[in-house]
Amino acid sequence: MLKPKMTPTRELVSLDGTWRFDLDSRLGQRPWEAPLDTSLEAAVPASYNDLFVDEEIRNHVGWAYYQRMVQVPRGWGAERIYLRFDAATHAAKVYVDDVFVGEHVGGYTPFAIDVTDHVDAGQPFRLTVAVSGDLTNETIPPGKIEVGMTGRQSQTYFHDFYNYAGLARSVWLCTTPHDRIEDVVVTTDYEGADGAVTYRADVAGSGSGAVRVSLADADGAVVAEATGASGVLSVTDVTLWKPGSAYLYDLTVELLDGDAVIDSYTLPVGVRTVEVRGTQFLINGERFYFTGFGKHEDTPVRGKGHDDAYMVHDFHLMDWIGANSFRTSHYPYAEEVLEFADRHGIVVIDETAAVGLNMGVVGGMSGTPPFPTFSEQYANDITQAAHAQHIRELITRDRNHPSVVMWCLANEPASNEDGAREYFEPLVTLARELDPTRPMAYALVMFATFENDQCIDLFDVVCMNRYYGWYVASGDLATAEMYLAGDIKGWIERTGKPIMMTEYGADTMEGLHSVHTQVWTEEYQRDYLEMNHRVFDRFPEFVGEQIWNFADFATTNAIHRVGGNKKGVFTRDRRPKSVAFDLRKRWTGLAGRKPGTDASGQG
Ligand code: GCB
Repeated sequence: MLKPKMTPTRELVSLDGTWRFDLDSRLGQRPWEAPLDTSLEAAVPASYNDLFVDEEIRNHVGWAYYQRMVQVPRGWGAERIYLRFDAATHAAKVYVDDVFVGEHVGGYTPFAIDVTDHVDAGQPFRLTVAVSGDLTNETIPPGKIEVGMTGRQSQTYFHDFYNYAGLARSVWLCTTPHDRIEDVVVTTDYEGADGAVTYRADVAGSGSGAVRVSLADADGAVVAEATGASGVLSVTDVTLWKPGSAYLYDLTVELLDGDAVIDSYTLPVGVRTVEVRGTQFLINGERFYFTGFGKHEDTPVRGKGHDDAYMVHDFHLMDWIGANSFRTSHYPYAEEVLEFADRHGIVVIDETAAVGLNMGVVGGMSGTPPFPTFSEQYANDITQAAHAQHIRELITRDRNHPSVVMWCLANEPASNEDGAREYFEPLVTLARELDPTRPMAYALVMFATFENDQCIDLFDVVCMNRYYGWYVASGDLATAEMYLAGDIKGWIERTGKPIMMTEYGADTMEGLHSVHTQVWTEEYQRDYLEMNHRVFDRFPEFVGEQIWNFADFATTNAIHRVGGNKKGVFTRDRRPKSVAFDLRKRWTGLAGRKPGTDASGQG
């Protein structure tokens, strides 16, 4: 799906700002049919939960209504007009005046609704959006709604981050011509100094126009041209997109009627390759070592609301600390984040919202599921179909980003349980059909061992989430080190695939110190990470380290979460804990090389 933007043939109006807001339980029937009877206003983009001082709103189960008036520009009479929601978490129903015009399920991918027949150029309309943050066993991520002793509904779920809901990303009113470019797909390759950009333009409307494409370099000079809805553009003396050294071309796709340009869209393109070969992860044929974090979209007050200021600051902190990559744990992030990564050469592991497909986590440290994860009761055919739809929407949204080097199809699924393989095999097939160029992974839960995991051979890279020294052997780093080394060795022997750590971390209360080995102290976080790194550096098959987490983040109320998850290297307001300075020493200057190795990857 093309991100809306201004082009010579397209216009858009931002609908961000404050909208009328209230909960279904406080509004009458069919609230979209009149101005909402409320004095509340919610900021867009932002999750609604932390905006107000109101527990009922914060923990609401059910629909919440957003509403505003929208003025359609008067020059739009001949255009196709659509609404574009960058995200509505987790489901939305949209009304124009009294009329229901469309809906979407899935909280972190965009959707568009054609409203050409429902609005008039030069006239205002009332836009109402109902948003639901509810999670059940048939949504991705899954959750459970229960009615407790008080008679109130409450939402539980199988991940620790707070289930923020609402219009957390921008909303737009946009135009395209009726005959239009609907989508563009590019893949890239190179041989020696010659680059190749393979493109396909999907056209919608009457279907009669011809397609013309041109590729311009960063100075705006056209370096290749072609006609036809698909083809290959050759780029002599290509400048590659590299981690830490981004270079983007601009691909302009035009739909023509004779000589007239009916539609025009420009897409940034980075030429690079990604490949897994043996135990190596290669970008442009060179061994790449991931340094960085699992992150969250999480800030005070906004919740999961996208914020350009935090985005810019987070990228600068990553640059300062020497991080070359991050994982979009545990859901697709705002498109602005991927565009920024494209422009600045940061490498992204792009993850679906499938977190919590694991009944084992309910069993605590025993990992014993109360009932099988892959069963009618929990992850069933409907869940799998929802997961497939999430994969479709993630890959079709993000496949043109050079920064994205791998898809992560799930976080910590019960890949050790029966039924996991049957559940995942069709999803991996689908993902590979949608994108045959990028490696696939899932982040492995600690209960899924090299002895009992049933899925790893379907995937390309072993991504381990491991907490030795925290949840296992808490406070005993000597024992933790032995467990960790044995675990990595086992995976190497079983798979012969590249291995990386996508989560390891220790909750740390900033300012808490001790001369003794004590969990939660800043010294323990340092010693814990040092121990992990000592082990990683022993294995040539090890291709990366992403710490859990970049910053502290909000969680549900839980007795082991003191004001949220505190495994951040930065606090929630982005102040460094002391370990940040140690990490900076380890990571800066590596330029994608494994610590202790030279440019050829030799130790
Ligand atoms: C995990 C999860 C992550 C949690 C983390 C923790 O394994 O993948 O979402 O936040 O552990 O801190 O417990």
